[in-house]
Amino acid sequence: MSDLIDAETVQTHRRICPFCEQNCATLVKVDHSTGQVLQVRGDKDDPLSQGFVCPKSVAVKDLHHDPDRLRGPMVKRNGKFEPIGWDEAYDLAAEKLREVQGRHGSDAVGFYAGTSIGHVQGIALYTPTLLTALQTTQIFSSSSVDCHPHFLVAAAMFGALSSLPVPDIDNCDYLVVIGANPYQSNGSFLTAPNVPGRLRAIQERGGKVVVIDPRRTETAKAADWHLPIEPSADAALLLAIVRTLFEEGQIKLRHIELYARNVERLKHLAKPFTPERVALATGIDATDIRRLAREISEADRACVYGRLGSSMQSFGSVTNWLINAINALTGNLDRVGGAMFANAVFDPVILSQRYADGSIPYGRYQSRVSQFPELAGQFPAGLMIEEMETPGEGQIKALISMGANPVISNANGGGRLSKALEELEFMLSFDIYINETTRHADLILPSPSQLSHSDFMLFYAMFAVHGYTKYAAPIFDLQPNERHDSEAICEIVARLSGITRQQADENTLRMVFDQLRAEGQPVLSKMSFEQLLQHLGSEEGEDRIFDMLLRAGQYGDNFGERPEGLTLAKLKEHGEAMDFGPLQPRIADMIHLPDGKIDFAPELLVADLARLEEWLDEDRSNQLRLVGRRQVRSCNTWMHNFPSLAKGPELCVLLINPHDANERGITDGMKVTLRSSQGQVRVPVRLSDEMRRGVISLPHGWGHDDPEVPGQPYAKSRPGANYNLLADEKLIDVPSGNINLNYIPVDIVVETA
Ligand SMILES: Nc1nc2c(c(=O)[nH]1)N[C@H]1C(S)=C(S)[C@@H](COP(=O)(O)OP(=O)(O)OC[C@H]3O[C@@H](n4cnc5c(=O)[nH]c(N)nc54)[C@H](O)[C@@H]3O)O[C@H]1N2
Ligand SMILES: Nc1nc2c(c(=O)[nH]1)N[C@H]1C(S)=C(S)[C@@H](COP(=O)(O)OP(=O)(O)OC[C@H]3O[C@@H](n4cnc5c(=O)[nH]c(N)nc54)[C@H](O)[C@@H]3O)O[C@H]1N2
Ligand code: SF4
Ligand SMILES: [Mo]
Repeated sequence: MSDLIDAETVQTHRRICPFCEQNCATLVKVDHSTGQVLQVRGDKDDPLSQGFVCPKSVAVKDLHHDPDRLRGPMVKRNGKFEPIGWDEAYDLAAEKLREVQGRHGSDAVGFYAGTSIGHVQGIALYTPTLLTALQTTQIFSSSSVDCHPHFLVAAAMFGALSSLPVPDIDNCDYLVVIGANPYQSNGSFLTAPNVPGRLRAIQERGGKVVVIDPRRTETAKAADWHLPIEPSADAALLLAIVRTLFEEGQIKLRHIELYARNVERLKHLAKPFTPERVALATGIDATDIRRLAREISEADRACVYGRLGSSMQSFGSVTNWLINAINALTGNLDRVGGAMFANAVFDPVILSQRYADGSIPYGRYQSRVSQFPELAGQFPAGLMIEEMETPGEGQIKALISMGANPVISNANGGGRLSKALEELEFMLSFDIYINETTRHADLILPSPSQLSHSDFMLFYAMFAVHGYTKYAAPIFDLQPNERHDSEAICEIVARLSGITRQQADENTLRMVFDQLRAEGQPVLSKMSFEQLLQHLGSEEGEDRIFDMLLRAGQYGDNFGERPEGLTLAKLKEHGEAMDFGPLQPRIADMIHLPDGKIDFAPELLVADLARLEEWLDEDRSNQLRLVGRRQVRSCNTWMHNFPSLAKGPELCVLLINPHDANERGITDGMKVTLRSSQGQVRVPVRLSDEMRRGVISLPHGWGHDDPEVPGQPYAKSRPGANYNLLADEKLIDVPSGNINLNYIPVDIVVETA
């Protein structure tokens, strides 16, 4: 590591960028004499990211030094936030949560987690301990905003939430991208830093990239073929493709044949969806549909990959079911260059539930108000509002928000959700900012700086295109008023459960151990918890759990059985990431349904086809449909106050096709009012032939005009508008309950001066 030391006080540290799923390896240069972060750049030695970083990476510096980032706990007294000591904060949190549960029952405490928990491992690994202590079923998260169709389909077809195919993009030569724009988002459910570069490599080796998206996105522009689909019509298109594959005798399941159930049923279900029948609703010609089916099946190594636009839409579950089915029917599931499964260094521990006790992790109990089925132990995020508003036993009276900003990121967040938050008896937020959501809290407990805690690839290992692992040590010591999230959670759990913090920490480790044993993890199944503790030692915190995962995993030292194998100590000594090679076929490990087969026509998804049929026959030609878009210099709701990103042209701009604009007397640069059944926002307009006719596009995450949020001068200087004021939390993908923020009927009101 000596090459990383420039001068006595200036050092460069290997870290992981915390801003998206790519987990790019960074080199962060720091002057330890002043505590200043001097530079952030890509790490060329990293086997996965190979020096790649996007413009967001430098914002780690802004985040670390941001004066508005909370440096200690804050309590609200007489409507104003003021600092409070940690011990007092823990006492208050536990006392209030217990009080509310004492008065109204366990379910009176609700829980909402956001995306950033995927980048704070102390939160990711310790949240289950907190939820166990609280015994509430009122659990929600942003995963029912964009992931639940993927999880439900994985559970229904394969029997496990984590059986999620990943496109093997480095070996693929025909990639169909449905509703993803990795040129801006950097890619999701696909951890392969520099996705744009990897897409270009497909083309350079003679392959093709096809993009299905209502907008001619940056990714579509770089692709070989763009199909401008009507939003939410993907399921109909894919059914027509399935039908064509059968009709033209193009089915070749290869080794999947052995594991296939209900293939004939799928053939029968797809029969009514001829390319001619779906052409009008999808906006894609029957000839193009047949051509696409043929090209996928004739390509040597093809893969259909769907992400946000495939799931956050009216038919997210059916769409993702058919994506898997087409990959399998064309011989590309679990095959090099097709849709593979991660070769993770350890077994998945987050969202890893599988078929057990006669059921997949779905519908084991129902929500209180709408009787909606749970998925993965959560209810759809859109239901949180009614669970807060509707009186009766089990009504949410207190809320814990964890790294989430649903007031901006969720439907009706700025409307009914904000009002409901104000009515709560108590709100506790784990967050590093006072923002549009946490300003409603009574108590906020911040994480330490990103650079003051360790980091490692945990959740996203499930999506990596290589067996890859990395550990990054903290750069800075904790400041006197900083606490690790794992410690803060254990302190609260200790108070709630009448145990010590050390016991709460050990219980957390034990929960992961028990979970993996219940899933039949071969190494841990052979040992007792006491034996495990002897190997791992007594040091508290998330690193100990990571050590267990590494050591029990397929490359681990298996606690001495394979002395040459991996341990956390070895990974730390190595100092950088380790790469265990590309994806390998492993379908048998991924199927957890009792008959050992993949279900090609799960009943709970088949049941949604009737709704699709109805939708196909509706006339929407007079109605504008709003969809979202991501931009590389923005990340959901929370990165708009970083000076390095808050420059360049205004981002929160509505895109509309010039013909649609002309018809309404709208000109470029004009400000208009967008109105839906739920609310209205004012936004500037840009005319763009990127847009499909009838479809308009606006980014989400904006609307930083709340006067109660202190500081944040850059975010406030260009606040943008809150897209989700227009969204209706009742518009969902029915099987999974995933909210649909992408297909909102709106009118444009043009004010004439
Ligand atoms: N209209 C529309 N809405 C959308 C989307 C869309 O495409 N269109 N996308 C949706 C998607 S995919 C998602 S995932 C959701 C995201 O929804 P959220 O997760 O609610 O939104 P984020 O902006 O990612 O929120 C991150 C929160 O974590 C906090 N945070 C950051 N770092 C830390 C940390 O180290 N510790 C702690 N404790 N907190 C931290 C931030 O201050 C912020 O409050 O938004 C959804 N909303
Ligand atoms: N810069 C940046 N990067 C991010 C984020 C961010 O906010 N900013 N957020 C992160 C998060 S939380 C996530 S989940 C990922 C998401 O990453 P991606 O999955 O790449 O999502 P988007 O970039 O929003 O692209 C979704 C596309 O779907 C299209 N679309 C909308 N409706 C439909 C439809 O019905 N059918 C089809 N076929 N397409 C449709 C939209 O036009 C859009 O181009 O990005 C992550 N990375
Ligand atoms: S793509 Fe950009 S934001 Fe995502 S991890 Fe890499 S550098 Fe960070
Ligand atoms: Mo997301």
